[in-house]
Order: sequence, then C-alpha cells, then structure tokens
Amino acid sequence: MPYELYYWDSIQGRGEFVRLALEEAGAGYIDVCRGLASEGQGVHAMIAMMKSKSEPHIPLAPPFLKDGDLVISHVANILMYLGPKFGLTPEDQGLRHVVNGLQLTITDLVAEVHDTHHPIATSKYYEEQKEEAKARAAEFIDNRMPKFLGYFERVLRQNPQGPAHIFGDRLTYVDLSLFQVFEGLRYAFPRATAHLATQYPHLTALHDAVEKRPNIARYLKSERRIPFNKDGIFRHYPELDKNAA
Ligand SMILES: N[C@@H](CCC(=O)N[C@@H](CS)C(=O)NCC(=O)O)C(=O)O
Repeated sequence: MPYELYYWDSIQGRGEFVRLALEEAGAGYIDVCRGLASEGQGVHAMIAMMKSKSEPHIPLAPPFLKDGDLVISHVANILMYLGPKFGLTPEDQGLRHVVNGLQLTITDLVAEVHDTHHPIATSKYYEEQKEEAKARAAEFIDNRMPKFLGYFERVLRQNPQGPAHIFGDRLTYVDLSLFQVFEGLRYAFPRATAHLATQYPHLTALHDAVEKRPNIARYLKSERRIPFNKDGIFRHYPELDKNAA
C-alpha cells in the first residue's frame, strides 16, 4: 500500500518536508490532493478527512500522512514516523528525540517565516497586513533568521562526526529539511540571503550535497516538484526583502 500524503495541491509549503523524505527514500506515495476527484482524490478528499464525523484520528491541518489505518499529523511527527522506516534517523530511541528536536526547531523557523507575510491573521490577505508584514520581515531578517541559521551552522560545526550532516555521519530527514529551508529563504529573500555561502559555509555545503543526491535531483527536475509561488510559506515580496525601497 503506498503512503497517502495529504497536503494542498498547488504549493510546496509544509508538505514539501514530507515529500522530500518520501522522494529520497524512493517510497511509493500518492500526493492525494494532486490526484483526480474521479479516483477519490483531490483537495476535496483532504477536506473530507478533516471534516470526517467517523474518522477516529482527525487532523486539524495538513500535512498529514495516511499509512493504512494510521493518520499522522504535523511535519515533525510524520518525519519521526517515517525516519526509522527509511533509515533517515538513528537507531537509538533517545537519539531519535535529539533529531526530532532539530526538526521541531525547523517547525518554529517555518512558523516565523510564515508570519513575515501574515503577522496579524492567517485568515486575512497579505494585502490587508502589509505594513505589519514589513516590520515583521525586517525583524526576521535582522534577528531571527541569523539566530536560526547561526544555530544550525553551529550544530553542523560541532557535530563530532563532521559537518557533512546535521546529526551523526549519515543523512537524516533533518538534512533534507535544511535543504528546503535554505531553498525557501533564498527564494523569499534574495537580497537578505545573498551572502549565505560565506556566512554559513557548512549549511551551504549541506544544501549543495542534498541537491545532488540522485533521488532528490531527479525529483527537483520532475513535475512533482511544484515551483515556489506566492501562496506558499516561502513567498517573495520584494518590499519585504532587505533594503526594500
Ligand atoms: N504544526 C503543523 C502546522 C500545520 C499548518 O499550519 N498547516 C497549514 C498549511 S501549511 C494549514 O493549512 N493550516 C490551516 C490552519 O491552521 O487553520 C505542522 O508542522 O505540520
């Protein structure tokens, strides 16, 4: 049975962190919202799951993953579930929680990225909160982004197994997520991220290595990889970038 990933059909968004793990592992999966309604798929199928009156495990929000009868919500939780199956997390239970801690830090970062364009209300349009977004984005660029990226750079530098991976000497799902964060930040804030390679050399090297992994490279070139756009988590509004006019 292939895994069923439930996530919005037109954005990378939070679903992308799960897609990258599924793609790296070469796992069989259905991106349900991108499927045909005539085959019981499409966005409608996702909404129906969330509104279900009989499903015992109802998610509040996507992404969620269905594996047989199991419905698992939240990116970090989904990755913690898939990690051992895909060999993308350590064997040791305690260390799996260390890896989960790193992923949850990415969860926090992603929420802050979202709030740069939606600082007041998720339910309102960006255009309704542009002024607040400017202030929030400036704070993110000046203080929060360097704090998060500086942290991950330090974790890489202090990895006793060497800086090639964020944890241990093998690829984990956190490495894949850091690749996505790096891609997203560069898309959203091209000016503020112009010097990432010199500021964060280990993160940059990790990004470049993940990009070249055969399954990831194949995926990035495929139609399954949805281009960044103005509906996702990482959005490019020139007026929110550094030194905006
Ligand atoms: N903590 C959750 C966040 C899930 C989330 O906020 N999903 C967004 C899409 S990226 C959504 O549709 N939210 C609807 C809502 O919060 O009302 C995760 O990491 O998966």
